[in-house]
Amino acid sequence: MGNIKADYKEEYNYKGYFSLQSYLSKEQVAQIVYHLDLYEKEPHEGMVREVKSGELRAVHGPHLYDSFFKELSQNRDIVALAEEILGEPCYLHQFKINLKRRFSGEQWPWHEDFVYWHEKDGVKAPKLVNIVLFLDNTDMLSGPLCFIPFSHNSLWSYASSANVEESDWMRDVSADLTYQLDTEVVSKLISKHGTEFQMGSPGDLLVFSPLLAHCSGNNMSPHHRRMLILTFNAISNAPSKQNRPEFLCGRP
Ligand SMILES: O=C(O)CCC(=O)C(=O)O
Repeated sequence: MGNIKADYKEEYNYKGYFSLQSYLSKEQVAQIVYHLDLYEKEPHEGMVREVKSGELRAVHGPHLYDSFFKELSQNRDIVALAEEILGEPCYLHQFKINLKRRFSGEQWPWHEDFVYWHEKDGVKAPKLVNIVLFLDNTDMLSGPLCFIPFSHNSLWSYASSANVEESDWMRDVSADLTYQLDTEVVSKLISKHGTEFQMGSPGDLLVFSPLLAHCSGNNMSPHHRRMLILTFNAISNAPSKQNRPEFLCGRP
């Protein structure tokens, strides 16, 4: 795994994210993709399909059902990175691979992540971090993540914008997300801070705050846009509810 730049923590705290090219080697990416292809061939809990096309949208919690992904989720460099950012011992709260299939992978509306972990899982503080590994070339056509830089500083107060009393976990990971950011809030944030699209190549690393406003569009390209996301939480901040399956709400 590649070396992390010295000032990444300042950048993370300042902008709400940082990225690094070629964190994984080509061989490491190929190995992940190989195991992912095998994993997708069998039915597993936590698999979610796109509503329109029926294509697989994402796999959740592959580390619970597959030894390769279990080992990956325990990779010492990755866990150490999460612990350095959070400044305390962590556990894996969520592990998903968003598959965003060629021509059919659907959007993720504007949202921030922490509201889900707070409302659904009873996680008290935003002491979590998302670590993303790119598995494919990601360009403007394939529905890259789009961030509003600096938005992690103001979103805590806007967090709950859903009109749902109860919703099943499937909606929390669908193209019609349970908790979406209010368009007025998004407009104000964009006029202040602009947007930054997160394009990249297989093996690139992206780390972002659970309070950062983000979205992504449909994949209109002839290539898949697969992205692996590991979310770590501080052990001191463990969930107090068990509403959702373990593949969405891990435990220390
Ligand atoms: O895969 C994407 O483009 C977006 C993922 C995302 O926003 C999320 O998992 O919260």
